[in-house]
Amino acid sequence: MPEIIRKITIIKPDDWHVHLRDNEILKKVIHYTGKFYNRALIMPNLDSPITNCFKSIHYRSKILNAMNLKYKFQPLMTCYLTRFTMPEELKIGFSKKIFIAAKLYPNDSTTNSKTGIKDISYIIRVLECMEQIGMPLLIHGEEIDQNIDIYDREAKFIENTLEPLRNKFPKLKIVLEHITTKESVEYIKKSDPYYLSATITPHHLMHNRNDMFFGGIQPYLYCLPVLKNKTDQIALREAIASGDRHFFLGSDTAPHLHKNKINIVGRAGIFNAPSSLLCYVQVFEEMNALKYLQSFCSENGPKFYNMPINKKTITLVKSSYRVIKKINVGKNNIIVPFLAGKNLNWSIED
Ligand code: OTD
Ligand code: ZN
Ligand code: ZN
Repeated sequence: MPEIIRKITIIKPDDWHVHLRDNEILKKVIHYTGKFYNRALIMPNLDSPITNCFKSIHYRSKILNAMNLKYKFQPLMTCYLTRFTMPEELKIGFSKKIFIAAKLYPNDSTTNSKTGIKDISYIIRVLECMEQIGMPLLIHGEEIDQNIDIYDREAKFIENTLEPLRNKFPKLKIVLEHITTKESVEYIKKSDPYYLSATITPHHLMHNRNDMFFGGIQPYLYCLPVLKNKTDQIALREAIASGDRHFFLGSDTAPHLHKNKINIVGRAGIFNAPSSLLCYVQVFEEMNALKYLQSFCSENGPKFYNMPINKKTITLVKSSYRVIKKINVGKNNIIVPFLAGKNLNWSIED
C-alpha cells in the first residue's frame, strides 16, 4: 500500500509565467499570486506592451504599489520583443535587472500580440545579443499560418521555427512556454536543460480538448495554445511526474473580464492564480509523484534562471479547498477563476 501523505512542506514556489494586467484588474488579482509564490515572472503583453526599460520600470512600480503587505512577492519583468527592439535596450535592461528575460510573441498568436514578430529574421541582431549576454528568450511557440490546423501549430513551430533557431543560436537560453503536446515533451527532453526548458500550466495538466466542448462550449477552458487531446495531456502529466528538470512551474494565469470571455468573440486565457498551486499538488498526488513536487515548483525554475532557491517554505495540507466563484471588478464587472466554486483536495496551512 502506498503511504498516504496528508501534509507536505516544500520550499516556497515561484511562478515563471504570470499575466497581472494593469489598473483595476491588477489591483484585484495580484494578491492571489502573492499568497502562494515568492517570485513571479510578469508577462509584458499589456494593451500597450512593455517594450523598453522605461515602461518596465513604470509597470513594476505599479505592481509594487498594488501589492498587499501580507501577500508580497518579487515581480521579475520581461521585455516584449518587436521588430524595433534594440539590442542595446536589452543589454542595459538585463545588466540592471530591469528585465530578466525577453518574450517572443509570434504576430497575432495570443492576447495583445498585434505587434509581435512576423518573421524571426527581423530580430536576428537581438537574438545574437541575447545569446551573448545569457538573457533567456521566452517563446509562445505556435505557428501563425491560418492554413495550419490549430491543433498542429505547436508541433509545426518546433519543426519550422524552433529547431532552426536553436541551430543558429546553440547557446541561447530558451523557455518554450506552456507546452501542450506529447511532441513538445519529447523534444524538450532531448535538449540540455540549461539551454532549453519548458513551463507547464495547471489547466493543460487537468484538462483536454474534450472538456472544452463538454455539454456545450466552455469559454472558461478556452486558452492559447488550446487544450490538446488526452494523449497529450497524459504526456504532460508523465513529464512532471518523472521529476525531469527540464520542466517547471509557469501557471499562465491570464485574467479577463467575464463579459469579454463570453462575448461573441471570446477572449483566450484562464485565470488560475487562486488555485494554481493547489491544482499542481493534486496532479502530483494523482500521479503518485509528490516527491517531485518541490523540484517542479521551487527548484528547476531558479536553476534555469541562475537564481537562488527561496529560503521560505510553504505547507500544504490534505483538506478540501473551495475555489472562489468570482471577483468583483468595479461596479459591474466580474472575473471568474479557473474551477470557480469547485472543491480541490489540498489547501495551504495558514
Ligand atoms: N494564453 N491568454 C493570454 C496569454 C496566454 O499565450 C499565453 O501566454 C492572455 O490573455 O494574455 C492565453 O490564452
Ligand atoms: Zn503564450
Ligand atoms: Zn501567458
